[in-house]
Amino acid sequence: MKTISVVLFTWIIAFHNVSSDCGCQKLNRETPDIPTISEQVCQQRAQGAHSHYRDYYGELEPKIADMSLVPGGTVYVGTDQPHFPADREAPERQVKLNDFYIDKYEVSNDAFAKFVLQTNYTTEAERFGDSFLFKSLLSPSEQKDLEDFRVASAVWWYKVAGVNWRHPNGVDSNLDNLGRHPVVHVSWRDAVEYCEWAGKRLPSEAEWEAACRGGKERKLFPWGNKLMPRNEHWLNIWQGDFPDGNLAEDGFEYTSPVDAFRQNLYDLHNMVGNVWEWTADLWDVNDVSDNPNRVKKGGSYLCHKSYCYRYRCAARSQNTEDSSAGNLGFRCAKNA
Ligand SMILES: [Ca+2]
Ligand SMILES: [Ca+2]
Repeated sequence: MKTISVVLFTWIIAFHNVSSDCGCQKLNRETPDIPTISEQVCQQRAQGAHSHYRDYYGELEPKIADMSLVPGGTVYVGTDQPHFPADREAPERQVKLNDFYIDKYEVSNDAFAKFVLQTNYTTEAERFGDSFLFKSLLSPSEQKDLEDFRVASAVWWYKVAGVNWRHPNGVDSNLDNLGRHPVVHVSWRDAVEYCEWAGKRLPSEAEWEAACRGGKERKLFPWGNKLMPRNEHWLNIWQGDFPDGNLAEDGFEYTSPVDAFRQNLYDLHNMVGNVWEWTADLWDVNDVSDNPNRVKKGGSYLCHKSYCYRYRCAARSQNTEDSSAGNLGFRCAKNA
């Protein structure tokens, strides 16, 4: 009887360790072939190997080009020290995630062009005939002419006819030398369409944030709490006075290439800074309107601490699904 109890107890512990860890239920005995990467991650953990990603990730190289595997489990998201309480950055909470893949880079113009070439897709900005452009991309006379087309709460944004992903920096601009830069002027719906075409999906906000934190807990940025370790620039934001006087000390006045600024152990680039990134989540979970707000993360090259200290992993903002602007893009995720 004692032996049975011990065996049962051991079995319960073993089963509990496996099943509560990260969805190791897939480790069933009906499929004895090579385990998936996600199963290998689970096995590593169950074997008591050091549980940090960096210790086993090298051997579990993802087989998906330009994507990183983010181990699931219980992760902290949000913060109890919100900088913008109205954005609902607080409270910090624990969320359970399955393993997933996320793009190492924001989706580039080259990648988006491939999608459009194959599908003849027309973005919402192209259908609406306009998008939002930052004022320094307009001449003083254009700014004067378009005065009435500014965003009342952010007068440095102008709604400009003819601006879309093919003409990102003004109606006469093009994509020359911007192939590796992030696609912009894409709406949430455009982003969803692209990810579906690529066999992927948008990340949830919690997934995005877990990816941003790179396996670390409670840090402000993907690499830690210091904005400029070694006195180097780790992201593309705004230096100088906003909205006039961008010193571009990080090397970029507008977007940077998507593979600049590697920011964490998950080998993710430009998670914070460069362009904002759409997530799958509704801003208000009960919003059933036709054009609800969606959560965007990471801040952009226009963010300055004085008014938009949103290049932190916990920071968040929103736009309606049909919105597009010159500092808003996305990356995709995929189930592991
Ligand atoms: Ca910059
Ligand atoms: Ca970004």
